[in-house]
Parts: sequence; C-alpha cells; structure tokens
Amino acid sequence: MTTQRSQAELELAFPAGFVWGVATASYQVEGAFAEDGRGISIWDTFSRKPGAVLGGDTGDVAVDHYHRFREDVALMAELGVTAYRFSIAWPRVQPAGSGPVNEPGLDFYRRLTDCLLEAGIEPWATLYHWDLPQPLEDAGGWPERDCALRFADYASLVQEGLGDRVRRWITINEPWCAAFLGYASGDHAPGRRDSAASVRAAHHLLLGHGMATEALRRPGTSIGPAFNLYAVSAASDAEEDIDAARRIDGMQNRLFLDAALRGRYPEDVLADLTPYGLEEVIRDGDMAFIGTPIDVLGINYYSRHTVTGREGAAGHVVTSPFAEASPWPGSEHVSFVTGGRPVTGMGWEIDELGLQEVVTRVAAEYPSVPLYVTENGAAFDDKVIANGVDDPDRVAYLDKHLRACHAAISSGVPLKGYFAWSFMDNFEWGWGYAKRFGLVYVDFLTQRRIPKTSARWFGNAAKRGGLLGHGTITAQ
Ligand code: IFM
Repeated sequence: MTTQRSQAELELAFPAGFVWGVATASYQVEGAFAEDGRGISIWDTFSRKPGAVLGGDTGDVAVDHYHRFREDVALMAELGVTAYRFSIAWPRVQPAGSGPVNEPGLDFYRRLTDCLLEAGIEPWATLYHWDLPQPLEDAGGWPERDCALRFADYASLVQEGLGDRVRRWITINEPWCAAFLGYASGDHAPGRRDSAASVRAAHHLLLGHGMATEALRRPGTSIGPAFNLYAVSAASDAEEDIDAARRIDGMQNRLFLDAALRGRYPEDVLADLTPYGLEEVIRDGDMAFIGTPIDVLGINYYSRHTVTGREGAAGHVVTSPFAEASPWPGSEHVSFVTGGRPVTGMGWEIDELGLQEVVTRVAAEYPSVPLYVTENGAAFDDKVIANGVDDPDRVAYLDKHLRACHAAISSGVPLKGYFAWSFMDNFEWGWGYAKRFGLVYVDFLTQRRIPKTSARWFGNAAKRGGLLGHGTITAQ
C-alpha cells in the first residue's frame, strides 16, 4: 500500500538542494581487515585486548561492506538518499601510515565512489574516523607532532587518488573522542590513560585537520572537520554548576570551534589546561594552520550534557560499557546528571531542542560557514518480527531532530544537510555489536540487510524533500 500525499500537504519543506544523507565509518562497517594489503590499525589492536570491547567483538568482519558495498549503495538509491558519508581507512591507503600508497586499498574507494556516482549519490569522504595505522601509534600516536605531518601526507595521497571523483571532504571526525577517549579515559583505542598526552593529541588532531585541509584544497572542493558538539546546561544556578557548564562547553565545544573557526584556543580553556601543557605544545604558525578557512562545518549531535560541579553530587557519563565515569582533563570535578528526559538505547537523553540550540549558537558566534549535521541518530533495541523491523522510537527521534533542523533553517541558520547515523547497524566501538544505530538492520550472522521502518521513513522524507504532518508515519 502506498500512501499518496500532495505537495500541498507537505508540512515542512526543506530548501531545494538540502542534502539528505546517511553515514558510516570504515572500521565500523568494512571488515576485510587483512585484505588487499590493508595494514593494522589501533582498533585492530585495541579490540583484541581482553576486556576492551564488550563480548570481545572486533571489526575484522564488521558488516562486510567491503564486499557488499554494491548491494548497500543500491539500497541507498532505492531508499532515495542523496549523499553517503563514509570514511577512508588510512591503513588501507598507507598501511604503515607513511610511505607509498597501497593502490589495491585505494581501489576499493574508487569502486565505491564510482558506484555512488552511477547511482546519483554524492560521496562525502571522511579522512580520519579513528583507525590510525598501528605503526604511527607505536611511534607515539597523536600526542606526537609527527602524526599531524603524516596525516597531511596521507591527505595528499587521497586527493591524488580520489580527487577526480570526490569533492566533499571531512578531514577529522570527532577529535574530542579521538583525543580524550583514546588517550585520557582509555575507553577507545589506543586505550591510553595519560591526560597530558590527550591534550597534546587534541592539538595535533586539529593541526592535522588544518594541514590536511590545505593538502586537499582544489577548485570546487568543500572541506571541513566534523565535531561532536553538545548542548550543555548547568544543573542549577549554583556558581559551581555554572562553572562546570563553562568547563564542559569549553572542552567539548569551544576548544574545537574556536581553534578551527577563529584560529585560537579560548582563554579559559587554555587556563584549565595549563596543568596539562597545552600552551607548551603550540608552535609558531600552528594556529594559522588550524584556523585555515574551511568551506563546511560538520556537526555530529546526539544529546545534551547537564552538569554539576558540586562536590558529592551523584552523576556520571557513560562512554563505554565499562566506564562509570570518564574524567577528562580540565573538568575533573564535573559530574554529569540526568536532565530527566527519555533516553535512547545508549542511555543518552533525547533532546532535539539541543540540536537547534547548537546549530543556532554556532551560526551566531562563529564566522559564517555552511553547516551540515554530519551525524545524528539513535540506538534502540531492534527486533526482527515477521521479516521486518519496526522502530517507531527511531522514526520519532529522526522526526523530532529534523523538525529542529527545519526550525533552525527558518530562523536563518545556514544548515545545508543532514546525515542520519547510521545507514546500517555496525560495530559500535567499545559496545561491539550490542548497540544498533542503523536505519537498516543487519543480521550479524548472515549479513542480511533488512530496512527498518525508519529507513523507508527517512528515504521518503528525502524523496519529498520534507516532512509530513506532525507524527505522521506513512506506510509503503
Ligand atoms: O558510532 C559512533 C560514530 O562512530 C561517531 N559518532 C557517534 C556514533 C554513535 O556512538
């Protein structure tokens, strides 16, 4: 049954040209970890450490996108999405993280992008979504300046190899996670717990972003980073809570936004990070690189943080199945408390107004740059029933967040597109395969793909270029 609606009933039309995309990342979906000369990444190593990933899961096979990408792209086209944001595995292209290109590895991305272009889907390539070549970690990883230089070389190789078919580039994905979950809390690869090293890593990730931007730049390209930004609220008007909100906003949002869009770190964050040596690691010319003009800013949004700085306040942040609290530098005395909203399967509070707040704030406080929501979505406990997967909670989540985007656009925010995370269920880092974010269900044993109700819902929104009346879920 197809429910026909006239254009007049299209309650919320998005601007023409709005990008309706879906996103994934290499280690989370590709598998084929030892094929065609791919090198070892820090996630291959980390996932093999006992206790690092729930259930001992690894990305060795993941959802086999490496071999099944044609089927996956065909499904994207059938659904109606207009763009696919994927990431390039650095160890496929440059197995040791330096040295010559591994052509068979690059060929995979040539095949993938050709297939996308033939299907009329715009490729958006992310250069770094956390799978650092292990040899670079062995040489010190992101806390070492050389890592940024190696990243710029890798960016040049990718531009040479794929620049004839990819115009949209995201340099680094969520440097906050790569730096602070990777090197401070140890919840992510490489699993180090060294706060000073994590601060150096944050600076070098940003430096790598700036250098890679310059290496990628060609006429007609659009380039930028993707930051995981949060709405942040103080738990009360108490001075300690307001200061806690300042610190978390500083570490989570302004550290990255000010650096990339203003070419400087915020004074208060520099002061918070003095004990960890941020200032000492900055060399002459670094901030000019980091602040190099960008064409787009990717915003990954999932939730709001409500924080307290009062001693003894009960609270925590869940970043891995094993962490009760994950302190990061500059915000050791901060606790995360509930804001009382319903949560997703990750325990993350659902707060679409937070997304509106974040994009509106970025548009108002930073130099004008086109914004894209490069990730937004939710994990829920999906079940296959009679060969289908009905996921009304995810549909409601997407609907609310897209309405928030529409409201922001209507008030003048230059928001140009939205990528649902994720196209399909995949390896959710420390949670292994226990959390499903996909619009498409994947049976991890057979690799069978089953579009969930949300996949059809999102595809229909993309085809119409907008949303129907509030809460409407149309049948196919
Ligand atoms: O799966 C991740 C993704 O790799 C980065 N952003 C958040 C997603 C959900 O946790």
